[in-house]
Amino acid sequence: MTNNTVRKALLERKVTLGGWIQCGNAATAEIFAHAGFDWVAADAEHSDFDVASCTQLFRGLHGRGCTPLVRVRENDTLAIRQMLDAGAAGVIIPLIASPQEAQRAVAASKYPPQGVRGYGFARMNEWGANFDLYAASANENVAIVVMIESKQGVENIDAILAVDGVDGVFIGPYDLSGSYGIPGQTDAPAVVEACKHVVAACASTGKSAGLHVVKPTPENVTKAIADGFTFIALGLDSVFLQQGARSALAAARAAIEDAT
Ligand code: 3PY
Ligand code: MG
Repeated sequence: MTNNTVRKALLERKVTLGGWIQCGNAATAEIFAHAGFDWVAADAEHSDFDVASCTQLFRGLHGRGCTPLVRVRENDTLAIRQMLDAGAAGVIIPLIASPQEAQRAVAASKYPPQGVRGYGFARMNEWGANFDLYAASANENVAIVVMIESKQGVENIDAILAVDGVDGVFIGPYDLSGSYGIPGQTDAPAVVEACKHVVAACASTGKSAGLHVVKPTPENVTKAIADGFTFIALGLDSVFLQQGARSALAAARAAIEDAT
């Protein structure tokens, strides 16, 4: 992993579209990669995924031109290290609310002297065969995206963005709405204002702003990009399944009714 195109796009504030896997498996990763997503994130926060299941997802992406990312279960040094060793080219760290928390996430993701990531033989360096190459290039290639999904995170956004090593931020609209006391009301004025504040802070520091468009439509995706978001997660495997299953069933039932 010596040329992380997603990190490059984050630093250049170029639009990328990502898939998000919450309930699927390596086959889902293969399908998403083949569909053409720029990156796919395994969600180890809101799922039953552990390091072993994420490793399988990363294997499904390997060699298919789709960058493997992970949303780690929490801002924890070992959780981050194990996912990077397993094959993630970048980490998305949930619920970052302060610069200290952002510093901890960056430290966990970088080898010394920039951080505290431990060295070892692992999948990421071909079980040691590419140890030197990976060790020399990882700090410049691992993408680090911190999630802003609380009122406190929004208030501290300037200090969080000032942390060296933060490549971009990613808004979790559901947690954000919950933090304003209106869970699920992602279009409420307080949430919209918070998003604007984060995007403006990113623009003024040259960092990327990302958004999880949990239920994507052509309108809300175009709006997210027009609003200044570049790192876009498009839906979830579970949402696509629900939408696909429901619309196929509705169409079939309507056709049967018409025919009888
Ligand atoms: C949220 O909306 O809180 C999320 O974490 C989406 O990924
Ligand atoms: Mg969240």
